[in-house]
Amino acid sequence: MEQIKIGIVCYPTFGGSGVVATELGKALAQEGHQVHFITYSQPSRLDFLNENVFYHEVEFRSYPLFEYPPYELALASKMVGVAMNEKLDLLHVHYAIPHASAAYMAKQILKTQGISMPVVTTLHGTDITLVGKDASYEPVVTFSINQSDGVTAVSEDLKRETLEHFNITNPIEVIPNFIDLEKFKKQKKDHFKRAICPEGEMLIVHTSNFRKVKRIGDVIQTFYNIQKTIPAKLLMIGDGPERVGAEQQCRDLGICNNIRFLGKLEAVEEVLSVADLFLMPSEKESFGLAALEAMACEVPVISSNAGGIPELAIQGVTGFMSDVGDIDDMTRKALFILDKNNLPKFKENALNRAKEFDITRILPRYVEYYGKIIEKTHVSAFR
Ligand code: GMT
Repeated sequence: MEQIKIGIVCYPTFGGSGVVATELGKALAQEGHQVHFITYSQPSRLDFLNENVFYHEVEFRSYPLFEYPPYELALASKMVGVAMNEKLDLLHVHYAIPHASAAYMAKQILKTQGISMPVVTTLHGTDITLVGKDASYEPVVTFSINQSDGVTAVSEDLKRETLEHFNITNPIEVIPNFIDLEKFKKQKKDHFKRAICPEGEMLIVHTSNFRKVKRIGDVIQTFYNIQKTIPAKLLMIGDGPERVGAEQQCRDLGICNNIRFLGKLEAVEEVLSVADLFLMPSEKESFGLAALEAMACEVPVISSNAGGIPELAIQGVTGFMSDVGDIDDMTRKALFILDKNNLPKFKENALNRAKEFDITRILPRYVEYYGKIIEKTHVSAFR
């Protein structure tokens, strides 16, 4: 297979889009493609050495005149530099704002140098469902999606929402998120389980960026209801604006001893390895990568039925989905799963479903898509 030189632009933080972009880049590099990450700091999951992986930091200097340093311009300039120096075949930007519009500008600049640079934009969720729809961004988001040479979305639901809210003239290809089952798998961590659950309590886990959309209050309240019936502990992984309120809620409910806030963790899979149940009551979720990570570690999921979650979870098989905010229903279903007679089957089913999203199945779809977009762009450049 011919090597493709790909520039990947993403947010380097713990968010799902950055994780997907980084894991995709790592897998492409392992397949022999050359991957150039272009971002403002080292992506948190870019934790391995490979001769095909390169990292280019976007430096943006401030100046007294700038109340807001123009990151998008610095990013576009960096994309131009990397594309020219490294002779990239394609730019793949994750998250529309501001990556797709910066890519558009880079593409136009490269055109003046006689370089035709295909741009693929992957939509991840909040770039469409929350931020992108906002009137302050909508025209730019619409324009830059339509100007991309290829557009992918991580679920059918996100594609539907994008087409509903934006005037999109480009086809959108759905390529679901994926998981590396070599990394995300149940590990033997019995000592950790014993330390957290010394009396053999059930271990429930939530991971997120603790934003409003994650409905952290529902996680705490559902857990509160569960632990009234069966002994249980809750581990909260991640951090964000809703954490302070959640900690207060724990104090108000008098359940601080049963809940631990672990903050941002690198090795989420180690905690998931000893979990019995994962909670994801989100208001919106284009895909729900955190749920897939849990399932890969054999953890059933209680979630809302929002967005793209039903494309991943299977009702009554990998766990259960409830209407957003229906805490009583989530509690009932959680107790059903946690029944010792039911739990092993749910765990097995969760893993089996996760296997359908193994990176080895999804990676070829991106590679094939890149090939199609590169060919299409070069054919039209010679017309
Ligand atoms: O969930 C977040 O708030 C982070 C956000 C992101 O852009 O990093 O996650 C979105 O992209 C993930 C990866 O594609 C999806 O798994 C998440 O479902 C999606 N989040 C939302 O739609 C709220």
